[in-house]
Amino acid sequence: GKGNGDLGKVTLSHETSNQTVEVYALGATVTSWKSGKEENFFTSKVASWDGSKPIRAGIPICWPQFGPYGPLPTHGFARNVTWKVLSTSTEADGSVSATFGLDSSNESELVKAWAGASFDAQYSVILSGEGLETTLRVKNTGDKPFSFTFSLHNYFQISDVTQTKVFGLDKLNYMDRLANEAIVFEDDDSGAGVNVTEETDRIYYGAPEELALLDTSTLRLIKMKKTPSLPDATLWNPFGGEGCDPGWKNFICVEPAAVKDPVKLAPGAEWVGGQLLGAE
Ligand code: TA6
Repeated sequence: GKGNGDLGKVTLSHETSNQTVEVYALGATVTSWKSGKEENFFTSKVASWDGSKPIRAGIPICWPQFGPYGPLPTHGFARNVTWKVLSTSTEADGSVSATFGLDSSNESELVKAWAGASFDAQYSVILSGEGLETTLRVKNTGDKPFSFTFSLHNYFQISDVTQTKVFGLDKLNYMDRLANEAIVFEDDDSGAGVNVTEETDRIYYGAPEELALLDTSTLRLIKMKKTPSLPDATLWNPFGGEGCDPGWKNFICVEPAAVKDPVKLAPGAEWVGGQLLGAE
C-alpha cells in the first residue's frame, strides 16, 4: 500500500447511492470520494502518507490559518496533525458519518504555540443520497477570544484543467494572490463559467452559496453548497509553474473559505462552517 498503515483510516460506504469515502486521521483528510467507479478527488502522485507533510489529496483542512497570512505555517496546522476518530455512525435515513476531533490538548508544538488558545474542534464527514457533507465546528473552550481563517482545500479531480468550467464566480471581483491586488472583473461573459487558462490563485470575496464545476470533456458536474459562514471561495491551479505538482492538469482547487474577515470566537462561543458536495 501507501505506507499509511498507522495513520488510521476510516472508510464510509453509502450503499443505495453507491458512494464511498476515505478519511485519514492525519489531518482528518478526506482523500477519496467515489460516486460509483468515478473518483471525485485528486491524489497527488508525490503525496506524503507518512505524516511528514500534509496529505495532498482530497480535502486538506486549512485551519486556523488560510495561506501565509498569519503567524502559523502556511494553511495552519489542522492538516498536519493527527485527529482523534470520535465516532462513526449510520442514521435511520441510511446516511453514514464519521466525526474527528482536535483540541488544544494535542501534543503538537504547532497547536501549543497557537496564541495559547483553548479550543475544541470537530470535523464531521457525512455521506448521504445527496452527496458528501463536510463540516467543521469550533468551540472556544478558553477564557479569551481568538480568531481564525479557514478553507476546505478541495482538490477536485478533472480530466484537463483547461477544459473545466467553474460556475458561480463569473463577474465577481476577486483578490489576485499572484499580483497581490484586488481585481475588478471586467470580462463580458456572464454565466459562461470561469475557465482556467494560466496560473491562477484567487480569492473571491463574497462568493455565492452555490458553486459548480463542469468537466466539459467527461460532462461530469460537481455541485458545491457552502454555508453562509464561509462567504469566500478560492480558485487555484498552478498551471505547470516551477515546482508545482506534476499532476496539475488533473486538479482544480475550489475552496469554500472564510478568509477576508477572520472569524472571531468569544469564550464559550461556537462556530460552524461546511460544504455539501454532489456529483452528477
Ligand atoms: O488555496 C490555494 C493555495 O493557497 C495556493 O496559493 C497554493 O499555495 C496552495 O494553496 C498550496 O496548497 P498545498 O496543498 O500545496 O499546500
